Amino acid sequence: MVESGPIVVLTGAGISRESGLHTFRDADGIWATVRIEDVATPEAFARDPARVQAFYDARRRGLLDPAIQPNAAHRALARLEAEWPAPVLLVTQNIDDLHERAGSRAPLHMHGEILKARCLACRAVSPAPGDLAPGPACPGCGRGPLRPHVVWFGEMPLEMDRIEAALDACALFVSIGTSGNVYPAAGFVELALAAGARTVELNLERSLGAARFDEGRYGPASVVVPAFVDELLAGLE
Ligand code: BV8
Repeated sequence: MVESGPIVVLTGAGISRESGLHTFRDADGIWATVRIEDVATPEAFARDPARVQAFYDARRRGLLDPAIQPNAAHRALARLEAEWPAPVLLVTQNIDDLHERAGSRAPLHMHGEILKARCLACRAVSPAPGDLAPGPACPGCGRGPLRPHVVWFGEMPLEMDRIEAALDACALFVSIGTSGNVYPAAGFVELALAAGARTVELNLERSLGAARFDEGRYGPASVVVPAFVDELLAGLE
């Protein structure tokens, strides 16, 4: 039962919207101005690396703007992690660092992290605090060119075994700020249901997978997420 069992939380771009970062599929989203095929696939990077690097360099600079700060939803999840008596695994599709800056200890970035780079030669992952173009060399092997440490379409998301094991053992699965368009993340609710978990969606509007959740609460993440966390923690008393 949820009373105090393990929790898996999945977040998407919607949780960072009120912090000032764009989502992907909203009217003002990232895919409204640029095509996935041109900037977010290995083929795009092979065809025009400068264009792909420029796309991520611009997003990285945007994230590093001091105006971009975690919001109450990020902070509420950090509080849940700290106060819940059983394991809480926070899986995020987001490549920003707002969960970490809100106090989450170890978010699992299944689609990578924009503030890290990966060497094309030795595959080492290193911090990427600034632009990757015009091409600093890998700090590990000293020779490889660097790509963003980001999972593109057609690439395998990170730590899937760990995510699937946590879903198989969870009592509660909460999906926050995601449209349910992108797999395999959009399929996690099925794994949670198969494990007998309670499944809840917290989103601005019903996602594509809304009907597969036991419950949905709709509104801005900065409102619905803290309220839900307060309710969970109050249930422990
Ligand atoms: C893979 C990093 C296989 C880059 C991203 C079936 C099974 C498996 C794969 C597939 C499949 N069908 C299709 C595929 C292929 C593909 C896919 O899913 N395509 C879709 C488009 C159909 N999947 C893949 O390619 C994945 N890889 O499957 O590999 C494989 C197997 C073997 C060997 C090798 C490979 C990889 C997918 C990862 C791609 N990378 N991101 C980057 O960030 O630039 S995905 C990208 O979409 C982001 O990570 C983003 O997080 C993610 C999902 O988007 P959302 O987060 O949901 O954002 P969106 O804008 O869509 O929605 C925002 C939501 O927030 C909305 O609902 C909105 O209402 C809400 N919202 C807005 N404001 C608020 C709010 N909510 C609350 N409060 C608010 N204020």
